[in-house]
Amino acid sequence: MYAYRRFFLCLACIVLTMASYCTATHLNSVLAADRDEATGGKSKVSKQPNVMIMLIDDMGLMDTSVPFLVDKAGKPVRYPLNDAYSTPNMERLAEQGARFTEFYAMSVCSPSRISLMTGQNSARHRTTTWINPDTNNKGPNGPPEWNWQGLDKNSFTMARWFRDAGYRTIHVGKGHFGPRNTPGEDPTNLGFDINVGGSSIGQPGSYYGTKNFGNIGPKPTHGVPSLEAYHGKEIFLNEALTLEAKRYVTESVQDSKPFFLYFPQYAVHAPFQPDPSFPTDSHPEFKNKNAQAYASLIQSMDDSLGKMLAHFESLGVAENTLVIFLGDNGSDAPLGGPHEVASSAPLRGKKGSHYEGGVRVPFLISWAKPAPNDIQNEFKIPAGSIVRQWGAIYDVLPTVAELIHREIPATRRIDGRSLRSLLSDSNSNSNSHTGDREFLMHFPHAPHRSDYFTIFRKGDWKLIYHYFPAAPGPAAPGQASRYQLFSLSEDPFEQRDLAESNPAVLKELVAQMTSPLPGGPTGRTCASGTAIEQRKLSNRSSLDNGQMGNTNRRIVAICIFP
Ligand SMILES: [Ca+2]
Repeated sequence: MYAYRRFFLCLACIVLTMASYCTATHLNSVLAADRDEATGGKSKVSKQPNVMIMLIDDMGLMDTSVPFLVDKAGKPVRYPLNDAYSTPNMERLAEQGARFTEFYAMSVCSPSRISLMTGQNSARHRTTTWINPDTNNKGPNGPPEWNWQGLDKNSFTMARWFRDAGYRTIHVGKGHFGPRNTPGEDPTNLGFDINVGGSSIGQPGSYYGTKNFGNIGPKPTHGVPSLEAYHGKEIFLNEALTLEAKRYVTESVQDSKPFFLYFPQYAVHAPFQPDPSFPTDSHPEFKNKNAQAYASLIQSMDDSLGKMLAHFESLGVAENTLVIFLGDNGSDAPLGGPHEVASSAPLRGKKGSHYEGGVRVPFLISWAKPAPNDIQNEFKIPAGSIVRQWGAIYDVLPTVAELIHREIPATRRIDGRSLRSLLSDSNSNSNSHTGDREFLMHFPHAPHRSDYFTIFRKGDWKLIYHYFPAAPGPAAPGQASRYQLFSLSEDPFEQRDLAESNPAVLKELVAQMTSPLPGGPTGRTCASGTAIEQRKLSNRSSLDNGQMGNTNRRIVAICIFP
């Protein structure tokens, strides 16, 4: 029936000989037909909850009208950036679900994406910087055994795990899991039944259908794949991807299959090209064109979220669909330097930076439509919750594992932990980060906005370790290893470095930070014995002997987890 309808719609288009008009009409008609057949006047609810993860590229904590920062009493505080951006659908999600005020991702794309898929810290899965599609992006002194090819056909992934549980696994958007001409470039090698738009590229050549989304010229390097039906059309990339996501969700519902929709948008990554549906002149707060375009991209991605929520409702599955919305690294809003209070103001730093603005992202979790049904009663998300205990991107996998009652194989090492208890815990909106959780973000690479650093968060303390693996011997001025120490409860915007004034705290945190890294107090060693690693191990002993603070010794910690 479906095939026949499609055939006759195509035939009608040919008869009308209005090629460009027809293509768009054809798509819209197919989608409308899908909706009618799927709903049929009643909902077709799967016994298993559906899951949509919407991952926004380079969207930071402050790039939204939802205030994620709170005062000491846990009440949301609006800052100028909250008033400059417009994200009404995120607001709706926050009102009906939960927002996390302190949610961490890795500082750049690929490490975060692989952490999301694997439940592991990037220091464990070893993709510790972004994957350049065409070359090993290790940098001059990066880890010899970093995982520059990302995921492959044998990798444990959330997608494969969902598929093994009977889900239809749908990838729509940006992949960036592996370089060109490797298995990791194709999400269908990683457990996804369907892939629209995913490849090795980390940004689109163009957001415009009239530019074929970058597929122009003899050798386009950043063309978004599999959207040929929209080439030459007046359609924005976000809209094309949303139509495709809706189409495959519809098909899954028609087939009575639960779906896992992973919807990593290309937005709001550069190039900063505005969506014509959201005019840039509606953002007079921003003085430069790129910032105005960025604000348009933010509105556009939020519009996509709203369309997905509406689609779930139209299909009758909204009450049975969990929505997780998050960013993949700190903001890249074109509003200032990487270490300034600008892009993520009042937070310091932006994408790629070791400051909070580099690694804090928006995180919302909500049922698409709250309802007192059995599934939601079991996985409760109180409306309007604000969770101040911190979470991280690798927590998503264990969280959905609790949702669908499917264990992660015991042999699989997972760094995340389920966020479910925080959602129903009345103490979650507390600033007492007294738990035993540690967050470690390891970036042993250069050049980037911040080179060679490790962040270690424990309780309210945040340690930043800067190291410079150059040649042995005395360090050049400004090139010595050093620490920064901040008390985030007292100084959330990282203005007062306490490394010199708190040697005891510093020493304890350094010991804890190095503990999981090879060569630390646990005695584990690097996987291979290169000269660089040997230098690190010998220098580590000087650290263990108590040389704390801003030392002129070059302490190298380029290894990754065993
Ligand atoms: Ca990113």
